Amino acid sequence: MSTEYKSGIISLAEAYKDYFKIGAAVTVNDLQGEHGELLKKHFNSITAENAMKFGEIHPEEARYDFEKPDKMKEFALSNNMKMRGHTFVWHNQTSDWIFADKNGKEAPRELVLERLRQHVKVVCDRYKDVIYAWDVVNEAIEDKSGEQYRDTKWRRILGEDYIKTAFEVVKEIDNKSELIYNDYNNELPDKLEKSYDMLKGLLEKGTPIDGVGLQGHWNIRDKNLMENLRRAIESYGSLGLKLQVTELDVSMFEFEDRRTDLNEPTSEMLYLQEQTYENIFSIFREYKELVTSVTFWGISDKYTWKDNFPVFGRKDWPMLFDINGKPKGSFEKVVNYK
Ligand code: HAH
Repeated sequence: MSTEYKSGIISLAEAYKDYFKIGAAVTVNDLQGEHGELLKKHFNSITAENAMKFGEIHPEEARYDFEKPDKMKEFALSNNMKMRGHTFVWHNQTSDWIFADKNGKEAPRELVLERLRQHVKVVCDRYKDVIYAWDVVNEAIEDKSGEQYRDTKWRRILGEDYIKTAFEVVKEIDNKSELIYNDYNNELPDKLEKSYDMLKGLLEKGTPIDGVGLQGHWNIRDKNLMENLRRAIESYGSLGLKLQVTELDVSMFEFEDRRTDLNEPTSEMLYLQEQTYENIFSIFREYKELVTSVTFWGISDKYTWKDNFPVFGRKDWPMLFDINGKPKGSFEKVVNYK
């Protein structure tokens, strides 16, 4: 192991330049200070964690808020990075106005569709110089067994074909970016089957979809992760789709684990996290022909959405850099591959 690698001096994005882009989800504050330095050194792609979600960028019909996304675009362009666009059609963090008519009643299909078209046009045109992929639809599959689709306002108003429609709307305006269907747990057998069927159907109907986003909100104790991941990549790949890992983090806690007594990760946790990161990146490398980018949902353990999910206010340590921005053992495992 070279001393460069040991001290974490090597750049993550550089170590993966022959494989795929390495991304991070960011807030505007991350563009400065320690996180700003980590971004410039280790990443060549960024995603707005929240700033480009419908409710943030377009809070009222006649008002867009471009301030934060513009700063991210500037940062990306001046540091030779690209951006992933997140996200257009989602059931969360979406403005209510889009679904209502002027009397506050549910808006008709044509109106909602026209608003979506307008929104996509404005946002795509403004960010086209920097965006390489769009999460066109996020989390449309239902988690409950027996039901395939999540019941959302988008689906209720635009109709059963709304996913196809959404991809067509974006394709018409941006025919250069990779258009992605993004979801969580879509490597688990049940959800994989539903997603595979959905995507196969969409492709058969000629939907312009290029790839699947595996969010990658994983944890250190998932015994079946490697097997599930491999099967998922191969299944989606067999449909001719590319893959992106869009929101990677490896939590110290299983989803059901709601303990709140820790002030720092145990050495066992750190060890298991290193193993997990080592293993998943070895799979990503193995499938580099299919995987076009790997994005972490954050930068360091100093701040992560996992501090508030699924337990509000419980510290988690899911990233490659610690609370002081120093590379963890997991970082070494990811960059120091043979
Ligand atoms: C993701 N959902 C979203 O895509 C992202 O936009 C957000 O910032 C964080 C995570 C994950 C998720 C959820 O929102 C609810 C239940 C399970 C998983």
